[in-house]
Amino acid sequence: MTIAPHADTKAAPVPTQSTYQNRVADYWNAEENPVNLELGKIDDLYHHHYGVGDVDWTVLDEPDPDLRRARITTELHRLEHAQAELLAGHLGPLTAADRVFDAGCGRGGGSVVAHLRYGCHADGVTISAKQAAFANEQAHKRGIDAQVRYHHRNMLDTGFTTGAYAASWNNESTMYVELELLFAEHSRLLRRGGRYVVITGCYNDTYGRASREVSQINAHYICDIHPRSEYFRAMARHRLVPVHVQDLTADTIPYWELRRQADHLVTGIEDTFLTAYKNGSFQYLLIAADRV
Ligand code: SAH
Ligand code: GPP
Ligand code: MG
Repeated sequence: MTIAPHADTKAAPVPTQSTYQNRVADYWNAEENPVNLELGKIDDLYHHHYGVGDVDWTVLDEPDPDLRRARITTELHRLEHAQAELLAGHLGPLTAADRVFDAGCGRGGGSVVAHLRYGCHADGVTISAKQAAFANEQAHKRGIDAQVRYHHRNMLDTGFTTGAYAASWNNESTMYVELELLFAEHSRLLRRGGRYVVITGCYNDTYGRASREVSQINAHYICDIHPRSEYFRAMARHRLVPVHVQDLTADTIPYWELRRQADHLVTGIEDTFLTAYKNGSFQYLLIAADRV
């Protein structure tokens, strides 16, 4: 084994998992939605999050059916990539000497984006063994596997070195865990002055409790969407002080409006997201915080 410049102190422990976490792992080990794989194939950046920004609606006017499908796929990928870049922009400034932690890394796209932007080292963690293997294979193909590594671990208990990280994030992965436990681990891993960023769907406290649509999204992904207030309460308890809060709800609605018309990619959850965003029960949120 080579001594790589990684804060990986334990010899790849099998994650300690609850029954719930096993079910979540089963979901991600089996997941092969075209909406994720077809988009990822375009440039080998595999994202498991949604998109932000304005849609180029001319893709729907394309007369050739094959080309129309391809243009819609490319457009959705562009919007998902823009979301990843938006998050990555809040991690910095970082240097090639810095290390970042990608909590709930999926097929690995976010860590690659951060590495390409800053040259930094990245450790991604997913509860799915299959995703970790896939992401490591991708990093190897790109020739960045010395700097970017993926681990089959529990993000609540990574085994990584305390204070070794300049930045960390959750991109649509907080709804699988208790925030108190999650932020305790980020707070432990981040150095003082380090940056934490989250993009998430949360339910809106001003609406009341979780709406029918929020409950349907929970059932669809086997997750448990938190209320917005819980993020700030839990961050405050774990030395994470927000520096930037952005409601991305209006920015993500166009992505869903296009996705619902992508017959070759829809999963069936599209109208539920749109209803939830539009009835005010659900929000797409970015929070950047300093570890103090
Ligand atoms: N952040 C990625 C993937 C989001 S999908 C992206 O933006 O593309 C949600 C991810 O959270 C999945 O990879 C799932 O395996 C991971 N996850 C859920 N619970 C987890 C846990 N307890 N520990 C580590 N990863 C977890
Ligand atoms: C994104 O993954 C979805 C989640 C991580 C869970 C729910 C997120 C919320 C913001 C509530 P994906 O890209 O695999 O989903 P899909 O297959 O629908 O594109
Ligand atoms: Mg997706």
